[in-house]
Amino acid sequence: MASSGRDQSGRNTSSISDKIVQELDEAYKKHGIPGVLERVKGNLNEWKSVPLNIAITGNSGVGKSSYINALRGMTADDEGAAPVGVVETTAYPTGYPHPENESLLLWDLPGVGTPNFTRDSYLEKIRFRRYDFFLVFAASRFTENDMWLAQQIRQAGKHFYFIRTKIDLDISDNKKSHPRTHSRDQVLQTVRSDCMAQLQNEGFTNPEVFIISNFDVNEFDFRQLSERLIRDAPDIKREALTLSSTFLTERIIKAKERYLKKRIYIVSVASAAAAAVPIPGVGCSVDIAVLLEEALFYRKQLRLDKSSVEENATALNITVSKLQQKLNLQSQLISYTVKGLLAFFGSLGISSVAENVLKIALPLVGCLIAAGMSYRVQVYCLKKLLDTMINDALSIIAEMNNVFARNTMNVTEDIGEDLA
Ligand SMILES: Nc1nc2c(ncn2[C@@H]2O[C@H](COP(=O)(O)OP(=O)(O)O)[C@@H](O)[C@H]2O)c(=O)[nH]1
Ligand SMILES: [Mg+2]
Repeated sequence: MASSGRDQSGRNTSSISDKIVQELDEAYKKHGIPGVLERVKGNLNEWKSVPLNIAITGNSGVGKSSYINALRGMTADDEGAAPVGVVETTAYPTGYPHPENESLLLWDLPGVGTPNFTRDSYLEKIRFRRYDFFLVFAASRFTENDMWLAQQIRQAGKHFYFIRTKIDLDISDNKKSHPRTHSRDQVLQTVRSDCMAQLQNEGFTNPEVFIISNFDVNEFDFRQLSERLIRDAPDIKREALTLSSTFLTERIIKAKERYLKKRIYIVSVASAAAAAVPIPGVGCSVDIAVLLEEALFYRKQLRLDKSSVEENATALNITVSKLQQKLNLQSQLISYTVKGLLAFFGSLGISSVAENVLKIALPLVGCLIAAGMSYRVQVYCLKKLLDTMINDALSIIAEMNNVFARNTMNVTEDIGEDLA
């Protein structure tokens, strides 16, 4: 039987679900250890096969393609990027795969009312039913066609959000016209309340408006939009959306943590099953290759790999070593190699604490029960590793939030709850 427990918030933190135990059991009976490993791999990658389709629509020139490129970490100069220009470049719906997940498609759609996409054929032509979310873009006021589309989406009971782009231009224009009295927050507030008023006048009682600049992904509501989609996703899609997100907020990090924790038990079964390498001074073996792969996955998920940390340092306008010095990022002291990871695990002082700390019984067939000690130790090691990385990811986000003070207004306060 799978063991289960509850964390402080009373959520179920079951170590490994009965369904998975049963599947692994069957895989073992049929194909032995290789079967278990195969099944575990499949299970860990399941999120990548959940179809997710995000519609990005609005008039030409409002920044739809630029938003897609920004989400994919690209500029229009990169190969495979969505073409960007002031002329209408979106002649038909184009789905751009997310870099972390090919099943997540960002659809660059023509706006309603363009010659080939009139109101009466629009929904059919874009294959309306395909989408999980609709983002309706405007660079100034929302048009009649935008409102019409939003009403159709609302009637269909689907999620939609209004996105006001190019806030950077409003701010720089205001600075030029009001050199002495300019206030960035004031501009943001005015734009926000204008948008809200316009949409409320049109009968959208509680419109969800996100104000962004595609050139400043660390500022304004850019990340909060990703957060919001995760929150509103149905359960079966939320994990996929969370693990695909390359933009982090405190809540997104915590949501990732929950999903990454869930993987620990499954990974540990695989590693215990194929255990080969002893952890120095602990007296039990692990399949270090499996654990290293997982460590690299966490690191990427939490944007702690070398290039992401460099990106953050650049955004913060300091060097990587200054950032490291300031935040004392423990995850950056680990060397992500077989040797380095074993050294980190070896430094955790497991032998004395493992038995007390781990109250998880290894479910499963006889052969794996023999590896019970390995399983427990690995759960412990991976949890420590994940905790280290979560702390660092949170420190970086806190630093970003300090530097890029947002005008939050009422956008995120009302979210007020965990995402996962
Ligand atoms: N200043 C500024 N310009 C933007 C922003 N988003 C897009 N643009 C520019 O607006 C123009 C149209 O952008 P594009 O993404 O092609 O719009 P689309 O037609 O809706 O796909 C391009 O010149 C972009 O560089 C933004 O947030 N701020
Ligand atoms: Mg375009």
